[in-house]
Amino acid sequence: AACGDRSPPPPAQEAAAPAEAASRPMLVPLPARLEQREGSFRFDAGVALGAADAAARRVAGHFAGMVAATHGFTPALAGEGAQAAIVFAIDPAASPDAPEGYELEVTREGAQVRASDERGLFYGAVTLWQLLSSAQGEAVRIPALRIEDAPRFSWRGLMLDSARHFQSVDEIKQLIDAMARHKLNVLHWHLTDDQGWRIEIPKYPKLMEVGGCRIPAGEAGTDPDTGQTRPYCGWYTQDQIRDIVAYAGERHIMVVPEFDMPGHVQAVVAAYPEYGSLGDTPPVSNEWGVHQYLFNVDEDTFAFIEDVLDEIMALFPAPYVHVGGDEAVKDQWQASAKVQARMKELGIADETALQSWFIKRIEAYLSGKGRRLLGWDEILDGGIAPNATVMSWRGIEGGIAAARAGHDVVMAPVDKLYLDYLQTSSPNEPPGRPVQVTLRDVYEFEPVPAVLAPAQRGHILGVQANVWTEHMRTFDRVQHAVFPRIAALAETAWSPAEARDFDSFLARLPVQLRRYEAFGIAYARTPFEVQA
Ligand code: TNX
Repeated sequence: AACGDRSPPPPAQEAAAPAEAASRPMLVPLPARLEQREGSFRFDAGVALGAADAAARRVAGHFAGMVAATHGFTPALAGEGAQAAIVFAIDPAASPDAPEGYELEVTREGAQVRASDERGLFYGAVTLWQLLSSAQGEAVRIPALRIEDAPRFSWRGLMLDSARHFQSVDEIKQLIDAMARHKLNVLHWHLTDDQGWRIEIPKYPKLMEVGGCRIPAGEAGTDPDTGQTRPYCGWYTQDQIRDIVAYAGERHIMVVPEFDMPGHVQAVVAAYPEYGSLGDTPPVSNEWGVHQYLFNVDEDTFAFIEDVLDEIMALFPAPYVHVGGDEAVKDQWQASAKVQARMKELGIADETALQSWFIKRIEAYLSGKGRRLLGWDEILDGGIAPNATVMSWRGIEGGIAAARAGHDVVMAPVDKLYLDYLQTSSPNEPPGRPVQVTLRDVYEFEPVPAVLAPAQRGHILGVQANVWTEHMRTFDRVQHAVFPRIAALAETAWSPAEARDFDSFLARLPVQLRRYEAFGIAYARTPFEVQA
């Protein structure tokens, strides 16, 4: 389809040499379609914003905030009936008529962003801000152009582990803001693990009081002055969670909570040993790696899990609830007389089948509440629950198997999209998993396996990068892990496959790094070190 059916003809006869050259568009992620035209638009502090309704005004507000960070002034909304050079408008006729899509037209006189819904309009505003911040200075010229854009994938995610180490509400909001500026739209929030329980559940106070605290190993657990042990404690109150969910929602980001089960529950069992398989009382773990503790499978345990899921569903309106399912080594189930007795009673042959039964039972519970179960690819083992969505992390094979079986899939393979892995071999890398996932690895990951039949490809909802925080005690470290690899992820998630080109990405990256600086983001310098 041709671009610009409703646009004026290009003023081809006019002299093409303006006094100030227009900047080159430095967009990350690349839009689906961009057509550059003659002439340019001069943007400065005098430019006013037009927005006719509440949705457009919200988008204009986000736009003004981004401009303030990069240009040092806040563009004002034009008064009613007054001329505005930059217009944001919800318009059912905007093209492409695709979810989250928008059109953006820049002429010599100004810019118009149109979309059929607020999400698309928001992404159009991000693109316009990126055009303006493609060059430095308070007054910039941007080229006349027309963009028609919509994302390749509907799931453009980042997982943040707040169990191993947690982040402040403000830090998480800063991350959410940055995600939105990359057109990402899912924050998968890993809130429970062997090393900590981080969600306030009033009915089970020991989850927080016991499960929310651990004594870190080594120096970190000892106060150097007093020699006293120093626990690492924290959880998000329900008010804080609601605040984060609302903040993300205003930026068109869905927050998907994870309550990991039947493994990764040592912190829960520390608080409520009656819901563990063996009945013993472990401490909340202060070690990394795969742990042994598994939920029991009796009715009391399911009643507990369902109570907690009810609280989680009340806090998180997302249609998905992630229930983990990963790395549940079965030793405790094998060793537990009560678990073995229950298996016999249910006629379940082995522990893999028991996990499948467990997840199916939780899936039925969530389905009954109108939610969809999401789990790591281990939920395929022993038979997947009917409506489950699979997050493929042990490579892409689980995702392929799930798509072939008609299940939706999010691709998050460990060797390509794990941001806790080092990004270079520089001695300046902070501690991380001793394997590399480079900027290029993230950029070149192709989410839709060629082996899938065309009819199955639609099951690939998208991609997600995961930030596990065993090695990230501070938010600086999280930022080092996330930026700039998140920019590569964004292009993989948003841009057409055929548009992706690593050299082109590298050429646009310096401008993106300047944007990070404007927002005080401590991005990784290591990928840009000159090799000796
Ligand atoms: C595996 S990925 C895990 C996490 C660890 C991560 C470290 C997954 C589903 N489970 O518990 O934090 O490796 O890279």
